[in-house]
Amino acid sequence: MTGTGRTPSPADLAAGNEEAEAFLRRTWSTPSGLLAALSTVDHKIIGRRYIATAFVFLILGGVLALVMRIQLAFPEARFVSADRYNQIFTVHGSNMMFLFAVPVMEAMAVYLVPLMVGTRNIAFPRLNAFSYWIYLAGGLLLWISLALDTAPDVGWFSYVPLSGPQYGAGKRADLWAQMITFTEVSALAVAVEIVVTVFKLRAPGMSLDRIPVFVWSMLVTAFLVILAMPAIMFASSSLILDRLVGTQFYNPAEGGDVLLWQHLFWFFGHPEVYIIFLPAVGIVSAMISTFTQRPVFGYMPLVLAMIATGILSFGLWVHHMFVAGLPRLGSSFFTASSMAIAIPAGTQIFCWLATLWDGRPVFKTPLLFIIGFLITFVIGGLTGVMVASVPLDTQVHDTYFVVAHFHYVLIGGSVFPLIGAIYYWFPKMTGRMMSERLGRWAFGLIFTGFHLTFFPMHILGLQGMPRRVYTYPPELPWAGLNLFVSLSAFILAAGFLVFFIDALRSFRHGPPAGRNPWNASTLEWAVPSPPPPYNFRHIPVVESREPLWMSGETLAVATGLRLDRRELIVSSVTSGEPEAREASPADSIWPFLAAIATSIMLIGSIFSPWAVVWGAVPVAITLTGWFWPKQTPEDET
Ligand code: HEM
Ligand SMILES: [Cu+2]
Repeated sequence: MTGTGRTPSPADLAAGNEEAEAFLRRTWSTPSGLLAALSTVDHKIIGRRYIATAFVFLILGGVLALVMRIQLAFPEARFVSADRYNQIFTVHGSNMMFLFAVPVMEAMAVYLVPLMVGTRNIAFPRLNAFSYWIYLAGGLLLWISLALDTAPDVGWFSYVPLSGPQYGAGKRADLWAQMITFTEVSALAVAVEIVVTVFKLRAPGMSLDRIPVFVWSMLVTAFLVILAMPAIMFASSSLILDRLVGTQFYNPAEGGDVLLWQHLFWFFGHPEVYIIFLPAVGIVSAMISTFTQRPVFGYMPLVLAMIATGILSFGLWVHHMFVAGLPRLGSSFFTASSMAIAIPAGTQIFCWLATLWDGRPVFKTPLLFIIGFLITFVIGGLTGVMVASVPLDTQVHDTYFVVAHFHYVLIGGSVFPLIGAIYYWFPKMTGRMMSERLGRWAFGLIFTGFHLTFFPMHILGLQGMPRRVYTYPPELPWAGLNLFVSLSAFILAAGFLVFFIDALRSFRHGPPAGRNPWNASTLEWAVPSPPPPYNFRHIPVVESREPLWMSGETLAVATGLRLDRRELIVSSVTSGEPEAREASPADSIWPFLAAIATSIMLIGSIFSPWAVVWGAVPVAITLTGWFWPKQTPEDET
């Protein structure tokens, strides 16, 4: 209320009225208290939560990696049993892929995309809250199963018949399959939110060719999620059906097909790699541009290369099945397409190198991680081209050569850029800088530790050491390198430790960051750090691709959004012309309750098909609550 007792109007805000701003803040903010925390739909709060949770899963998965390395350090070690080892590599791999790598990238998008496109909240914010809770439930399911010694033990790709009713005893494979459902539901929800946010909620004037490269990367990623994830959801659900109610999808004796599993899995599994890598392309482009203080070279080629990568990634999956005995001609086709994907990847690397070459790069910690990424990812790409050839793959399939290759692309291609991204956006998210000195230590340890750990695995693989073995006899020539690898893994772990200590310490004690500490060009840096609940006091009007460099402090703005209810500008898909004002939902506890009801239904269905029937009732009730019109300001039309 203003002094005169009337509701402040958009004109008051435009006139710089403090009370009007406080009013706007109240409209958008999340009150304190547990209930409010469970009800919030603020994309920044949910995004931060999502990122923090994903990093907890990274730590847990890293601990499992160390356990494996301790076990493998010496021949015939007895640190963990064979059965435990099987659970551990399965949980490590599944956790890293489904609970860390994909969610953390989507989490970055949840936090950053609305700020980068200049809007006040993500599209479908309640779905966003739901997606976080369902993700958390899926993660807890997997980790509790490990604690109870009943974790899945069939590898992160859970091949049938090993995971089928015949060989997969107990509920282990079902737990894996249901964890998939949880994480894919949450990933699909976020993907839909991102697509709609990017297409419909952009600030006025942000035409398609002015969208930041990071936002493009998340858009392409979101499409990959939408097109790839249903395949694995179908695969895992039919696996549960085979195991629980006696369908025969994967049983050849009854007309099913074992290879169907592999096709479905890898039709998802290969694009999955790009779901993890493409966001990194966006991260790298944003950071290289900032640290050279110039637009990234080749905006168009970069964007087209990302789209090309996205499309091509659906035509490669059979390279994971070269030893499955498929027809030769088919395999040759997939060799060719696998090699072809090096072309867009090469284009991207060329654009970045050209930007660095042409600019005067400032080597702050985030950029160090990007350089680490470039080196590591190129090596991983090269071994990728090697294993794309059938004769070589036949030789090294299921050996440590492959373990080395995929950690090079996964850690090099996404964890390095991600850590760089945390150093880069941490000031925006928390209002505080991380330490340059600790950052350099973290980089040095992670980079050296990584290469010392994973490079020798190539050699172990060429020497014939198979993956997924819990130990090996002393007669084989593997012991020395294994010990070396295990010791190096601790250097790598020390690097991560420094990073986490830095993040925790800076969260409380880091020096204040200010609005735009790196002098970056995109809209998230136009708002205070951390951003206020409403993100932008006035919605910016975008006149170029680098709005903050072109307009500086004098960014043009659009006014007129109401202060007494949450409102967004809806704009046209291609040109970003404002089309309408639209209400954005208020906080609600229903998404949380709906996630609990859904979790109970999904977990119950591991044990009885009737859980789907009875479990649907509470789900329907919570959804009814969720969508019930409440006559709040947000519901006015
Ligand atoms: C942080 C350091 C890491 C170390 C030391 C490490 C080490 C290992 C080891 C020893 C294995 C099992 C080898 C075997 O017995 O077959 C493994 C498997 C795997 N790792 Fe990692 N890893 C690390 C991080 C990651 C990350 C960040 C990802 C993904 C983003 C990842 C994804 C995988 C996958 C998918 C598997 C395959 C699991 C399976 O065979 O089913 N790892 N890793
Ligand atoms: Cu692949």
